[in-house]
Amino acid sequence: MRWSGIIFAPVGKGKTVQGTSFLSVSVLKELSAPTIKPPLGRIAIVADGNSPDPDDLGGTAVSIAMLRASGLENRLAHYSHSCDLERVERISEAAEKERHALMQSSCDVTARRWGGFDELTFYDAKWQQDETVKDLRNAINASTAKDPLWIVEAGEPDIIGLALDASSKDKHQYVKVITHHPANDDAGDFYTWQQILDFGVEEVRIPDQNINLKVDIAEWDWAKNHPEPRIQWIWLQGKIAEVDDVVRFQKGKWDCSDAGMVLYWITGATNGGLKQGTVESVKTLLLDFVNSTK
Ligand SMILES: [Ca+2]
Ligand SMILES: [Ca+2]
Ligand SMILES: [Ca+2]
Repeated sequence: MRWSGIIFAPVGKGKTVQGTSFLSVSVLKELSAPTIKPPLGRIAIVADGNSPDPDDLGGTAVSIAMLRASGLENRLAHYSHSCDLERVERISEAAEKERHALMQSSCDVTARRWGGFDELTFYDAKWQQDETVKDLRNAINASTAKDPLWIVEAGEPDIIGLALDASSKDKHQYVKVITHHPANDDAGDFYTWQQILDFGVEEVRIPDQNINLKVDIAEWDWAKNHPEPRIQWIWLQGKIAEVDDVVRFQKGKWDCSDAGMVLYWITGATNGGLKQGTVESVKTLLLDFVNSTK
């Protein structure tokens, strides 16, 4: 029964039989492996995580791991977290401070355990604002037609605005900003989305990634139960967000929605990238890498 199940089931339905035999795993991979075909250029990621929603903990771990799993770790030109520069009442000063530490841990531990990011500093955008803006400014200034910069807006846009303001105007034509949510675009304390676009950068908008990537936590049991510590570590980051007590809307969920923008870039971006990647896409990408680097 299981054999026919895996061979004839549509993508995504075969996961209950994953691991039942070598062949079934191979067939599953063929059905769901995303194609790695990144566009020209480099990627920069600006995440929050210190806003009330803790989903960047899982999103950051998945983003870093996917870049490494795709062999694109050298294309990551900048990563900063905790980009929400003005705290709202909804998160206390103490809880926000904890998030900075948790986000730094999600960045640094994922990067070290998955490997390949030794040259990169993962910045705390609020606590290291000057260094963060300079680092992103330098990445913008290094851009050319053949080496554009794709900035993933995984939080509010202020750091992106500050870095654009500090950089050379003639480089802005080589900058693209990927977004999936107006909740990020419209959350800036210093920049509106329109002000970001007025710098002359290209807006790359994809659908809301929460639809496929904020899922029931059981859909990540494959990671929780996986024998590889690198995979379990990823699961833990989403679990930390799930048990967070600042917001309630992550209860029972595993959310790496912002990582959907990285998956989109890895798989082609504006040249046919996955606009609605799924947990299956993430899973296949990460497990292929882990299995090849045991
Ligand atoms: Ca804010
Ligand atoms: Ca975010
Ligand atoms: Ca989310």
